[in-house]
Amino acid sequence: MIDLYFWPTPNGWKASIALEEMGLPYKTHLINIGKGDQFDPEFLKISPNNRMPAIVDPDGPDGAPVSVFESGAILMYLARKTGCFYGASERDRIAVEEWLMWQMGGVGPMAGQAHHFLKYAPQLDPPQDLPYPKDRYRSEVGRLYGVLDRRLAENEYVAGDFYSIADISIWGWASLWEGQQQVLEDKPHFTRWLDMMSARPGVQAGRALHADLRGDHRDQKSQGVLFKR
Ligand SMILES: N[C@@H](CCC(=O)N[C@@H](CS)C(=O)NCC(=O)O)C(=O)O
Repeated sequence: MIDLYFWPTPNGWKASIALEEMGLPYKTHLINIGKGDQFDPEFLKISPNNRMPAIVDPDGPDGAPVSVFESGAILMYLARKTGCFYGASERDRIAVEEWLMWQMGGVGPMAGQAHHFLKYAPQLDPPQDLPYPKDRYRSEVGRLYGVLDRRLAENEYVAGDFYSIADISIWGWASLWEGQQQVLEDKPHFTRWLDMMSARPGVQAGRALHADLRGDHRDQKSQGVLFKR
């Protein structure tokens, strides 16, 4: 039984979707990021960057326990452990890693900042309604989704003709495109892929995990914890 340290956000969904898709049994430990659970010294021992998700696998390498933080590292570890969703050849794995790194270094941080400046910052007291970062992150996310649309024009899935952890890494952030103030009319391949991904039972199950706890960080306590205010 893998221990999953989780809160229902796009980064958390990468781990919950992977565990569901791979059929791995897991026990969920909630890390309420609005209340500050990510700073608990016990949690910091497995996730020193005070971010979730993280996992502890009691049956790690050589049968000994291992902890993993950073969603991309979790996806790669679970894919290696199970032999699932990492392609069948070295060329496949190179493509999976290219698009996984593209998500980790691009879509995740840029979409995260888009959410911050478009949605959360204007709700702060006093409001931080800042045109330059709003435009900057909205347009950068749009550029990245254009790259993805062109890739998906020629490939059924992100890394090629097979489903992979790269798809799992991208879906959560991409599914929230409306909150990032994006348009999809000009991105038919991206739209096809979003629909295909959203129909997968494993994606639906990972997305549904504690979905009732999703918050909008409107309260001052959450803002204080997350935005250091
Ligand atoms: N690069 C990290 C990012 C994880 C991350 O940013 N998690 C957020 C929630 S989506 C979090 O734990 N935030 C807590 C905080 O900001 O204190 C990953 O992909 O695992």
